[in-house]
Amino acid sequence: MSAAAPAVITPDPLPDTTGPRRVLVSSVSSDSHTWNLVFLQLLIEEYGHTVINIGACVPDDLLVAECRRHRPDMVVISSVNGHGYLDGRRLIARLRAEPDLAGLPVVIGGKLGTRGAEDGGHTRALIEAGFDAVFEDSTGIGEFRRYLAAPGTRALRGAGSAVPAL
Ligand code: B12
Repeated sequence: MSAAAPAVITPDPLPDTTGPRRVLVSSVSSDSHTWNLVFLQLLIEEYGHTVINIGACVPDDLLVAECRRHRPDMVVISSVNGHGYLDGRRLIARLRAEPDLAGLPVVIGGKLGTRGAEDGGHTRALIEAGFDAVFEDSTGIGEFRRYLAAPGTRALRGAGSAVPAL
């Protein structure tokens, strides 16, 4: 007897896009985990976008330089080691202080504190620090899928404002 076929999740096509966008995926300086970055790359590519994955343990200065080099439409930051909350706040302050990068859409997600997937208390502070949206594990990946497909997501549609993350 053959096993049941695994369920395949097919994302909705992106309506009203003018073409695939360029998304830069990165971790933060302290975080050496890599499969989270591979997962995000594959997920975002499913939506038809081009991903530039600059990997783990990325110093803030290197992220700034890579943003200037690649000029992405959106930056997706991932961290799972428990320091993402601290690294993320420092990183977004750095990016927002650069006049040419201050308006770049930047989101962050993962296990951002030291309590793993149960930790869901960092969203407001990270939004106030300057992120466009925050996707803590406690909310599930569905929120990020909706963000990628939402007509109002400014990074991916080139118009309107970002979907509120609160
Ligand atoms: C493999 C692993 C390692 C490997 C990493 C190797 C590698 N090349 O990646 C090694 C051994 C190096 C390692 C080291 C450490 N690890 Co580790 N590691 C893991 C482990 C077992 C699996 C991680 C993994 O690959 N998962 C698969 C990927 C696909 O999933 P994910 O990482 O969970 O990411 C998902 C979500 O977080 C989410 N997500 C992530 N980012 C983003 C971003 C956005 C925008 C969105 C929407 C979603 C999203 O989507 C992903 C898919 O669902 C986890 C425990 C576990 N079972 O998850 C611990 C774990 C992540 N590690 C942990 C810790 C503490 C460490 C160390 C600090 C341990 C130590 N004391 O040295 C170091 C940190 C090193 C560093 N400098 O960062 C903790 C983090 C705890 C926390 N945040 O509360 C975990 C959760 C283990 C635990 N339960 O304590 N680790």
